[in-house]
Parts: sequence; structure tokens; C-alpha cells
Amino acid sequence: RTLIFATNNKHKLEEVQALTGNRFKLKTLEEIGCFDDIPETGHTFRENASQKSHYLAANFKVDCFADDSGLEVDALNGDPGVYSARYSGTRDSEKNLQLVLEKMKGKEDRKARFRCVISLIINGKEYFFEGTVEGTIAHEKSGIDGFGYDPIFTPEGYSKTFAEMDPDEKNAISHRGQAVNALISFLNKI
Ligand code: ITT
Repeated sequence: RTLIFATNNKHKLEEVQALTGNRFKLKTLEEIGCFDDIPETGHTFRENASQKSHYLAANFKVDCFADDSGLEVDALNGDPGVYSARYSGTRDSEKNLQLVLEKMKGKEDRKARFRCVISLIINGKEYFFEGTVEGTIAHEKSGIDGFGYDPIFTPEGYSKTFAEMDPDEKNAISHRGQAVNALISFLNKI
């Protein structure tokens, strides 16, 4: 079974493919010849995930899913949230991460969470799958694995960041891991 994963983010693809294994062959936007700048103008992860999957289903007539995700920091009123990919005004993840660290200087409440919402469109119907992982924002970055804000996010119950975990360890507890596992069980049932 082949499913199109509506993403341009190679790290997301790697994480999801590690979970789906060879049960599903994932094709990326590039592989189906979609180089469009897919609109992402929603105010929630759900709206954005839905926008991405609907765009692809409508324009390319395929079954597909999209992941919208990000980091919510309590002391920053939930920012960067849906703006996670471009928090500093660029897609440079080092700049984005440094901006969070800077804004968090001197803050005692370091609570944060990653959220992931997947929108699946299959046979013309839409289904959502979600995951959340609670944690805290570290005082400095550490680790080189993963992507995005991983070097500054310490999941609850651990004393290392996502970037200090190997991919399987992160997938076992992450927001994306939870959402993808729910997607897989659904697909296995239909
Ligand atoms: P696509 O829309 O093409 O899928 P994107 O990177 O633009 O890729 P989003 O709009 O969903 O995706 O933004 C997600 C951002 O949130 C991502 O670029 C990271 O900065 C952050 N993020 C999401 N999941 C993450 C994770 O597991 N680890 C670290 N940062 C993550």
C-alpha cells in the first residue's frame, strides 16, 4: 500500500518511515511531482494539517496524510506553536531555537510540550490522529540527533533532550510517534 505524505520536511519523513516500516510505502511531495508552496494559514495544528492534506487530495487526486506539529511553551503563552517552523522569521532551526532560549532567560516556569496532528484523507473522508509529549525547555542546547527544537526539549521523566536520544527512543514517546501509531492502527483496521 502506498500513501502520500504531504511534507517537505525530511526529518518528519524519516521518523514516520521508521514507524511504518515496510507495511506502507510512503511517497513524498517531491516524488509525486508536487513542488507547490502549499498554503498553511490556519491558527491551529489541526487546521494546518487539514489544509495540507486537502490541498494534495484536491490537486493530485491521491489518498494522503499531512503532519502539522510544533512546540508550545507555557511561559511564552503557547508560542512558537503553529509558527514553530518560522519563529525567528526564517526557517533556520538554529535561529528559531536560540530565540526560544533567549526569551526563556530568567523564566522559572519552563513547561512545554510538542504537539502533532495528522490529517489523513482516504476515500474522500478525513480522519485526525494526535499526539502530545510534555516536557521542559532546557537552559542550553544539547545533543545532535533529531531536528528543530529537539536540542532544547527535555521530555518529562528523562534527564536528556530529544536530541540526545536515538531515533527509536524518541519515536517511542514523541508526539509524532503517538500520532503515527494511531494512524497505523487505523489503517490496519480498514
Ligand atoms: P511540512 O509542513 O512540509 O510538513 P514543516 O517543517 O514546515 O514541514 P510544520 O509547519 O508542521 O512543518 O512545522 C513544524 C515545526 O515544528 C518544525 O519545523 C520544527 O521546528 C518543529 N517541530 C515539530 N516536530 C518536531 C520535533 O519532533 N522535534 C523538534 N522540532 C519539531
